[in-house]
Amino acid sequence: MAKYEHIEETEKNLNGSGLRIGMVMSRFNIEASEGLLSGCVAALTHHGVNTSDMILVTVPGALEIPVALRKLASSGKYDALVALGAVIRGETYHFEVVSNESARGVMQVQQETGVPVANGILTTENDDQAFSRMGEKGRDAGLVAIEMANLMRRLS
Ligand code: INI
Repeated sequence: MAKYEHIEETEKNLNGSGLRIGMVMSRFNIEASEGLLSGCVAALTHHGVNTSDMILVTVPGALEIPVALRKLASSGKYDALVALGAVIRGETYHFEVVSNESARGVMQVQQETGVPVANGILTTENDDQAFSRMGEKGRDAGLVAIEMANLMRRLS
């Protein structure tokens, strides 16, 4: 990847061994959330994260995800966190509030605590879109958590 010979460049490191990962999952739209979770756990274990180094915290809805993330982040026990949930427009007229505020909360936690948080909260128009995207979205969130955890170690 190094394009510039004299510039030090960080590398994408997806080795998950020894990493401690916290997942916070909303139970709202549970089928989609569980699809996200299985994609995420599959990616984490595939890349070497031990299931004994993971914690799964569940909350009622996406709006409750940030406060639980913040608690995990401030515990100092986790290298990275993952937010998992599904906000589906068909189910709510306050779709924008739930999707925007949950995303804002997730970003705030990572910026204010320095613990990376992968945003695996799906926002879709309907159930079908959620079901067709959940596996890949969960997987991507798991990979982002590993990469960012390693990057934070590399930079400190
Ligand atoms: N929470 C979700 O995670 N997904 C949704 O689609 C959703 N809808 O449709 O409203 C949702 N609402 C609940 C919200 O996250 C809170 O739990 C609730 O407002 C209580 O604070």
